Amino acid sequence: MSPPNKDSADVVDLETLGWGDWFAKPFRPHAAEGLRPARVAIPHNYLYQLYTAQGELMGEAAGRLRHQTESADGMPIVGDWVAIRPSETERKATIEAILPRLSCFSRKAAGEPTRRQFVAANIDTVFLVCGLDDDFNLRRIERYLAAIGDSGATAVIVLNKADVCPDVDAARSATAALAPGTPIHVTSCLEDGGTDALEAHLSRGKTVALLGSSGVGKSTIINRLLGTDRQRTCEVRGRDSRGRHTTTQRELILMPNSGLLIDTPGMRELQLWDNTDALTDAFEDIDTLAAECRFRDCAHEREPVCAVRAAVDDGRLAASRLDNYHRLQREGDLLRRRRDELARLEEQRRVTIAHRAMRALRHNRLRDEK
Ligand SMILES: Nc1nc2c(ncn2[C@@H]2O[C@H](COP(=O)(O)OP(=O)(O)OP(=O)(O)O)[C@@H](O)[C@H]2O)c(=O)[nH]1
Ligand SMILES: [Mg+2]
Ligand SMILES: [Zn+2]
Repeated sequence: MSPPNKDSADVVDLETLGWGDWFAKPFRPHAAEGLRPARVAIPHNYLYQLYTAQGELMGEAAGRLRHQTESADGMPIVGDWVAIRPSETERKATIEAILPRLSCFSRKAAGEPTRRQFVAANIDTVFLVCGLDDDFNLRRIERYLAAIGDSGATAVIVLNKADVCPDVDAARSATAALAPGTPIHVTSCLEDGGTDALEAHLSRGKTVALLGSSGVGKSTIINRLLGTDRQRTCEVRGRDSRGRHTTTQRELILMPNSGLLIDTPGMRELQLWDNTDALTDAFEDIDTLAAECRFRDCAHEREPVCAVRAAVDDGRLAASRLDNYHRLQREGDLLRRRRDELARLEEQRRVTIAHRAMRALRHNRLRDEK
């Protein structure tokens, strides 16, 4: 049953790849069918580079998997554990099923704000990488943190490019104020500073994904941690210091010492996936204050006896933070309304189809009776 051409060099055990009890249980019925577990390293269109206990394989999604899902959302994504049937003769496999995800990162699909697009799965920790250059943006950090909180992964903030920042301490404390309790590392890849500290977050079988805008240095950090220039990096454009989207695919990299890293292409704008829980997590301070508001559903706008606005008035809470809270909440409302409208249209379409079918049936029956 074992595939031919098995190289002993690239054989690793499943735990090193991130396998654990969470996956073992749902895998049992697949094991009974003779399937094997594999982890998605690089997703291409319908073809997937896979890590298995027997080395690397190319896998193709089974037709069943393709047909049972209408959209691409039911297809494997980077970091997924899948059940494969290895080919008897070639170094290939068929992906028969996707195992339940321990955590999952999603965003609004580009151009379709009401559709959720899955980005990466089974991530333990996210390195949220920000550049301490002109691109530094606290609001963006806030948005990312809300989305990371929603994914089930733990956030670690990496403030990179310390070498070009005139006031690193100010940036660090402004960031710390947004995210109490989240580890913050200041790094510079040019001066070889700080990336060693990131290794503390890597351990056997644990998956770290690097997220952040294009050009902040995600791939450069991976190269530093790897000790080789494996990932392609590219200089950012002059003035606006925006990146050029150098990394174009998501990729799971097995670290030689321990752990797994996922490099991702910088997102032009990470759009928060509508989720009230995520909003609450990112604004724990506001939520705590809100317990003292007179009304349980206080919007902290014009309501009397509002503890949140009182905190802004006497300087315990930054006014900009409440503004951000309101802005994100409005965005969430807008999304929800748009989604409700879509659901209503879809329902209308179904009713119309059902009516038409009934009319056709009646018409045919009348004709048959003639
Ligand atoms: N000054 C400075 N430049 C850095 C630092 N880290 C990375 N860079 C540079 O920033 C540029 C972009 O780095 P990349 O690693 O390609 O950025 P990325 O986040 O992977 O970008 P995408 O793949 O487009 O998402 C490169 O020219 C790096 O050399 C740093 O600490 N300081
Ligand atoms: Mg990159
Ligand atoms: Zn209030």
